[in-house]
Amino acid sequence: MTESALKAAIIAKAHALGFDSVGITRASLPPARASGLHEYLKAGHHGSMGWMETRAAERADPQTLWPEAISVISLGLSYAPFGDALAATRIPEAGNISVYARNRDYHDVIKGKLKHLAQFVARRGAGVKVFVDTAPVMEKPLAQQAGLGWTGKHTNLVSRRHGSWLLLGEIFTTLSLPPDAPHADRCGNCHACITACPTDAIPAPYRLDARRCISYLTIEHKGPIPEALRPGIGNRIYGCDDCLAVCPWNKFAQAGHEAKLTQREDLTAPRLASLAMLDDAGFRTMFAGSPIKRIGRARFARNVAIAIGNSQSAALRPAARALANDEDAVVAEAGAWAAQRLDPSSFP
Ligand code: B12
Ligand code: SF4
Ligand code: SF4
Repeated sequence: MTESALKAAIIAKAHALGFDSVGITRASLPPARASGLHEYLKAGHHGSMGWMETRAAERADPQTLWPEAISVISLGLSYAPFGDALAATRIPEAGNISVYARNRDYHDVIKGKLKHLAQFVARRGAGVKVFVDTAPVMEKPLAQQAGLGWTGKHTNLVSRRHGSWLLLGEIFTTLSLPPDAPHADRCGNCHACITACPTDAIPAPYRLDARRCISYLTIEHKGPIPEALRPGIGNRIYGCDDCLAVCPWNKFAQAGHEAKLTQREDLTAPRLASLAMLDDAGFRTMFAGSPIKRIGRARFARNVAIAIGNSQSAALRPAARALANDEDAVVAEAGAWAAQRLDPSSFP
């Protein structure tokens, strides 16, 4: 089989497995990507995500990660929502969960598909390694290089067909496959994502200060969330989609067809009062198979407390007081903050 025929067979197999976008690139990145990563780290924009520093050399250079790798098969899975992704952000007594987390954990979903495709490639006698959201891989630059889209000003990959709503995975392989052309930047004069960010986490186009990003604060950050940033979080209790959702390129996106990522009804706009009541066992049952389970009950309850504090709803005062008495100190502090915001006279 020629390299081109093999590439066509891999692309056909990827589509048959349900991937929405596929491209091939060489297993290398230009030095500009390494300097961008080092600038990002030097500016401290990664916050407490120390793993970004410890494996920076491998992240900056796929050849350091795996010297035998020749090609990267970059894959995208659409999770474009039906309707308005931000609808729940306008319901103060509900929590807003980011679209990608409204059903099963995409890591599991994509990894399953990647393994099938990797077996197909390996049967041609090639070495393969699969990655999805894995620390030492820079997935967005590789996807741009493979022609899937471009890194938008919100710093995520934007696709002409799927808008901001592609999740990424890769297969590194020892096969030599004809590379695709890199995708050109199509942001033009638009800056909708920068304006939309509730916490001003995009200090300049194509730059993200994770320390201000609601996704980082609600998912990655342990401990109390800085008070100054709490009001901007609104009712976003797990991740944030505001910059993604306002991108004009979304208008071409069809709703994603992966059933395991189609939003669960009960996670579309869950009531904060009910979420505040979840104990450890209740949390684990509700979020079995969901990425939310990864952050654990305490971090989740902290986020719920902040959303309650931002709700301006007197009906949520009992929930705030209950969280203020939580045995976890971080949850209790956030609960006390919420109770004070809802009823300043109830606390000294
Ligand atoms: C760390 C991480 C985060 C962090 C930091 C995000 C970030 N933009 O860096 C946090 C927790 C905030 C986060 C949030 C989200 N994430 Co995330 N995240 C990652 C992860 C693990 C690494 C990303 C990374 O390398 N960042 C480091 C910076 C340096 O890279 P960069 O943004 O590409 O920046 C380049 C340039 O912009 C420039 N640059 C950037 N900052 C700076 C600063 C200075 C001073 C300079 C000079 C240059 C510079 O240089 C860089 C190198 O070329 C990837 C998976 C992976 N392994 O790649 C997923 C990934 C990027 N995340 C993903 C998603 C879906 C999200 C969220 C949408 C989740 C949500 N709904 O809450 C949000 C979106 C927030 C946003 N606007 O980016 C998807 C994105 C898919 C796509 N279409 O792009 C990925 C690819 C996971 C996946 N497998 O699908 N994420
Ligand atoms: S995910 Fe939310 S907080 Fe983070 S940059 Fe985008 S809009 Fe801002
Ligand atoms: S909203 Fe505008 S600036 Fe931001 S990524 Fe989309 S096209 Fe680019």
